[in-house]
Amino acid sequence: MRGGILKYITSSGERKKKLFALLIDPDKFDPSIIRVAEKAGTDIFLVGGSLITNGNFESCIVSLKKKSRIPVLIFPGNSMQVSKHADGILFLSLISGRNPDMLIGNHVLAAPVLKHSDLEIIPAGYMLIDGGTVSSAAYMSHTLPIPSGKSDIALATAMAGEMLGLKLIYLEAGSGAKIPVSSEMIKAVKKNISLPVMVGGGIRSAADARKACAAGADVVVVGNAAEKDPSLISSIAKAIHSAIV
Ligand code: 1GP
Repeated sequence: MRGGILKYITSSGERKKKLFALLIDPDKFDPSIIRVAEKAGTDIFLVGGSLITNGNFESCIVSLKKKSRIPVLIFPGNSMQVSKHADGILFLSLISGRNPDMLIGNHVLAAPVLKHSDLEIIPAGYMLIDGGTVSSAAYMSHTLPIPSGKSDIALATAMAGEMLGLKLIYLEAGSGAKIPVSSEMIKAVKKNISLPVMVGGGIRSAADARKACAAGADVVVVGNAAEKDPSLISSIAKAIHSAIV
């Protein structure tokens, strides 16, 4: 799907079709998850993490590409997480924070490499929302998440991201969040911008996924829960694909 992941997300959104993105942490990658993901009709593999310690980032992407036709999108925790073997990369600007390195610094470092790759580059507004615990993303990025009850701040941030020309908004409660992003916040953001909205962090069940879709998420991201119990993948995918909006 080179050159077409954003288009796929946007056109699915226009057809009110919700997408399921399975987040793969290369540190914990078990190739047997590929078959389960394929069978469940997973739409996108996201690969990355705030911190990767075992050096398996590249081999994880190669394995996913070799064994599956599901598009692989890098979800980078830093500028080292780039691989030409993926289909695309979320070029994340951490717009909920005020750390210049996460807003533009890492992008400058990665730009020359990305320029010479065939990766589809998707400029995305990454917004950390308080998920009831200090997330790795907030800690590693030295930024404060938006308080979970402050939908007005989230909305203003997402609007600014759209005005700056970003192509997608990612509402992130943080991996392993106790509380996922609230329906109220997703609704406020989705209603007032025309960009696709990805939602992730702390989504652990088909019911959680359904709730995010009903509030307006275009892409629902699940990591931890699927890692711990791969049998959840099929029920979560089903809930997302059958979500009525
Ligand atoms: C984290 O949004 C993703 O970046 C997924 O979070 O691991 O809690 O599903 P979980």
